[in-house]
Amino acid sequence: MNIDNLKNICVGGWGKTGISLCNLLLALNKRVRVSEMKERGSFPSSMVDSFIEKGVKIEFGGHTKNFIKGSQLLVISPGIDTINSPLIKFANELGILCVGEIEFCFWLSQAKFVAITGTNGKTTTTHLTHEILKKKRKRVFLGGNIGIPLSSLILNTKKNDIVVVEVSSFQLETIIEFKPYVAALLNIEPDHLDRYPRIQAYLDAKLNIFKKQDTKDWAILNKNINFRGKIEKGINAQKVYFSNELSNENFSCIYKIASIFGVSKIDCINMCSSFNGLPHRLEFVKNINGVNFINDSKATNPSSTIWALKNIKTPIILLAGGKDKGLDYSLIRPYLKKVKKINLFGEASSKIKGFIDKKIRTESFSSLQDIIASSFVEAKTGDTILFSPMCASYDMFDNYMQRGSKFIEIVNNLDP
Ligand code: UMA
Repeated sequence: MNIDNLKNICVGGWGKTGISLCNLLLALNKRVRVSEMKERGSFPSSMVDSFIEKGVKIEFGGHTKNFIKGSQLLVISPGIDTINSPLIKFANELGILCVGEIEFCFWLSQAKFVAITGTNGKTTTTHLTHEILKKKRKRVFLGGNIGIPLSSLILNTKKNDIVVVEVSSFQLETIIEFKPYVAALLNIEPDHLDRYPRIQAYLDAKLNIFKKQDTKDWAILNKNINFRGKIEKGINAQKVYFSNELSNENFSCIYKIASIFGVSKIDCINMCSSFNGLPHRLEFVKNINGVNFINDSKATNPSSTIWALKNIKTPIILLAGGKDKGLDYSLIRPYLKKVKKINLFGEASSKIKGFIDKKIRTESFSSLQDIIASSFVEAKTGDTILFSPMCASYDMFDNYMQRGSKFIEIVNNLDP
């Protein structure tokens, strides 16, 4: 898509993505406006002022039809729900084309995209894919849902560069031309059912990753994936399957992607085996008086918490809760053998409690400080206190990173 004739562009949402998009659009000499649902007071006034000085018009406190009128394009942040948001409804009524940040950035770049999606494991896989490709090629970029907006780096990319991008279902909802050279789908488990009416709709969004690929492109698929028949049907690219070629599925997927770029199996094995994990994913925080504290704040759905429960060998006190995404928490029941007690916090506390077998003790807490302190008092030497919330963080925090950092801070301040 050629954007030369698009002068007036509106950005939907002013979080990490929206702010980065503003900078990109200013660099492209566009007239920029932003529609944001939060009040002005939620943002640092110096930041608001500096964008206004650069000519950006911002409406705070909600989206209105009048404000976006006259825009030739609406670029939305992933948090904006394309099914229910009034912003999208207004854009449709006004005939304004609406795309997400990933699609928009794709229009601006000639690079080769390696896109990775899935319910769980995508951040680790994206991070390591970037690491391994850097060993082979000089110019490899990393961005997307991993926490680095694609719009913050896209203007630096050139033809033949590689952009490794983690993409979420939200970011894939508005795909038109996005055509990654390599697209990987790690797994599909129930998630985000507060946004999607059914898992089918969530899957459909994810499958957009393959939509524009042709026979010269590559689709990397999990051999044991749910809905395999449906997934394969819509793929035109060359299919490559991974299962357990390396020690786990994420590493096996990385190996299959890296092979396309000529990286050897032994190089993949060496890199994966020296990998110590990412922050907030089964992250060891501290051992106090023989009790291990593990920060798994990135676990925002039951399947992710199940993975943590399978990987911890000691007795566990599980700390779970947060903002419910309409998920079925009974999925964790078969994995609770090592769990002595579940301590709950946040909006979803009582819903989770309703899904747990009465034989397992549960208790609800109103703050992170209280739940951690009380769990520590109850824990015995050799136990693990596992902070694996199974829910989104937005009832109490800006994101899972902030939630995990708070957990670490409180643990570090506990009196032994
Ligand atoms: N907003 C509106 N109107 C709405 C909805 C939101 O104005 O209808 C505003 C909010 O008030 C807020 C802003 O939009 O000011 C937030 O935008 P956002 O929710 O899109 O968040 P960003 O800060 O831009 O972060 C997003 C991703 N967030 C989501 O998808 C919810 C980040 O993924 C991502 O790292 C970042 O872009 C950079 O690409 C987070 C995530 O939880 C980590 N992702 C989900 C997941 O992994 O499961 C999909």
